[in-house]
Amino acid sequence: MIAPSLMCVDLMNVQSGVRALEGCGTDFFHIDIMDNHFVPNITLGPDFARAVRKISAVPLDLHLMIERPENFLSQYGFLGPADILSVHYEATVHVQKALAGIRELGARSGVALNPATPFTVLEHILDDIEIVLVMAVNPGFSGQRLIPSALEKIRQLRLWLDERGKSGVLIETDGNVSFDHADRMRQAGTDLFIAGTSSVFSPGGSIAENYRKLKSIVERHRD
Ligand code: S6P
Ligand code: MG
Repeated sequence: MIAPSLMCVDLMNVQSGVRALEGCGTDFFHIDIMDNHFVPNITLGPDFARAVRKISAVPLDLHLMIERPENFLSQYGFLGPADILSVHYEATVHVQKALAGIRELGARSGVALNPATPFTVLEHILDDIEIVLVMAVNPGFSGQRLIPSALEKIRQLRLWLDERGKSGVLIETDGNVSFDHADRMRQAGTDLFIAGTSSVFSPGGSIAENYRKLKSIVERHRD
């Protein structure tokens, strides 16, 4: 599956970007929400996500890069069972509480891991997790270069989850999902690819051309 990152869309023409991606049959819209504390940037917010929801039925994949996310979950009451809400493991000392809160909202719960965070920290909260979002760059900005160890992390995470009876937990990979890297990320075990400036929004082609190209790559190794 593919989730184009809307922080990479032309912000003066969001609606036409949304329509172009719907025309491609996109699986999700990835929306990055930052607070200028957990990461040194501010991008989109819950009002933007709600506005996208109003004009489109495509499921949302919200990536919260904010401190203490458990205190802000009431802003996401508009999410439904097809939507994903991910919080960063590093952003709170109460990550289980945050994940349980997401499920109480009725959305799918995701936990995001910075490049330096080992996935083994999830050992005792696996029952609360539906998606693990592996950051392949340090969060905060689009257009960064892949941290190569992310590929081995994804591969080991897939095995680790399967060994624990968690084959249903999806792996999402975010950061520099280029046409080249996507192929290796899929082989390592990525289920959901975040598409940004390295692929769907790259200047090499139109959104539709780029989407089709990425889709053909991520489907190549499907079992
Ligand atoms: C980064 C954010 C990401 C970016 C995405 C952009 O903090 O979480 O979702 O939007 O990485 O893609 P690219 O191809 O520019 O790295
Ligand atoms: Mg993101």
